[in-house]
Amino acid sequence: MSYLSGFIVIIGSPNVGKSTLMNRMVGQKVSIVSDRAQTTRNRIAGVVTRKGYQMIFLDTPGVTGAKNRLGEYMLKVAFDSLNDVEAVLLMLDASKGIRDMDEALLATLSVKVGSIPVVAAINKTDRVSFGDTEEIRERLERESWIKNIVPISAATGRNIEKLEAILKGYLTEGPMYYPEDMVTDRPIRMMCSEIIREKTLTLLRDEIPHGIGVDIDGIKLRDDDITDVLATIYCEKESHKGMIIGHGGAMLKKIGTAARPEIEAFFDTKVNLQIWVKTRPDWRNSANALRELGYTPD
Ligand SMILES: Nc1nc2c(ncn2[C@@H]2O[C@H](COP(=O)(O)OP(=O)(O)OP(=O)(O)O)[C@@H](O)[C@H]2O)c(=O)[nH]1
Ligand SMILES: [Mg+2]
Repeated sequence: MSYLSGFIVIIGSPNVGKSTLMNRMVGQKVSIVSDRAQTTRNRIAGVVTRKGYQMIFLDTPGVTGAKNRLGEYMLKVAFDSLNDVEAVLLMLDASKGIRDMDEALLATLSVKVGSIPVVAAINKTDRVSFGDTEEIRERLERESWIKNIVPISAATGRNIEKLEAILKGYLTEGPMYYPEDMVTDRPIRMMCSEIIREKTLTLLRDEIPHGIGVDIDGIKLRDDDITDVLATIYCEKESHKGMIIGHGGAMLKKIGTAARPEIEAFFDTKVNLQIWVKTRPDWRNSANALRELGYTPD
């Protein structure tokens, strides 16, 4: 039988579990996850290669109103990703129900998807009762352009194989786009900066992480068994810089300690991670800063 392949874009409101699902499908972390909305800022491919087929998931930023230029970029990334895909995987959060922003996304998708098949996954069913999930299903069944509805849990793995089987049905005859040992299209420097950003999302309070951008200034293999990774965390306010560094450098140390083992796994060497913190006021509205931090269309 011929080889099957295709691109599947994952789209949904912030925090519904898009990146968690993609990581589970791929079998390793390629996209960062946090309990904060708007964790993902770029389109990130997660490659699933199995016997006879390759499925390339495109994780996208959660769709919501944009408050700055970075937000506008994120929205554009999400909707531009609908082009040239074999299927759309729309995700909803069972524990939140269908909110105004989900309704708005349904309305937009109904116009934008055209003839692309849409599969809806109702995620986080581990947190709700059967009745809650059914209510969402009933709402989705009113949209004729949604081809399949699957209640899942990206966290526990419930119905993940079933979802993959459905998505496989939308692949078409085609090439293996990526080598079989490749799990993402993202360069290693972006993987490093994302891991550091993930730790800031987990460890810092309130609005601080939303104003953080991480840049990798250098990666150098020193000897055979140690890699130097130099990074800068940009934040928007002097007061935030103080919080990121922490008392006597304690917070920065925590961020580095949490990020280092995951970065070491990419390089398969020990990593010497050095992180600087700099203030760059209102960088989320600066075209230059967005470009420098990798928030430009590829
Ligand atoms: N209980 C439960 N939690 C989940 C499930 N899937 C994801 N989560 C949690 O939901 C939160 C958001 O997950 P993400 O994967 O970052 O969500 P996202 O849709 O990629 O979010 P953005 O990138 O901000 O749009 C994290 O705390 C996850 O651990 C699930 O099936 N069940
Ligand atoms: Mg995400």
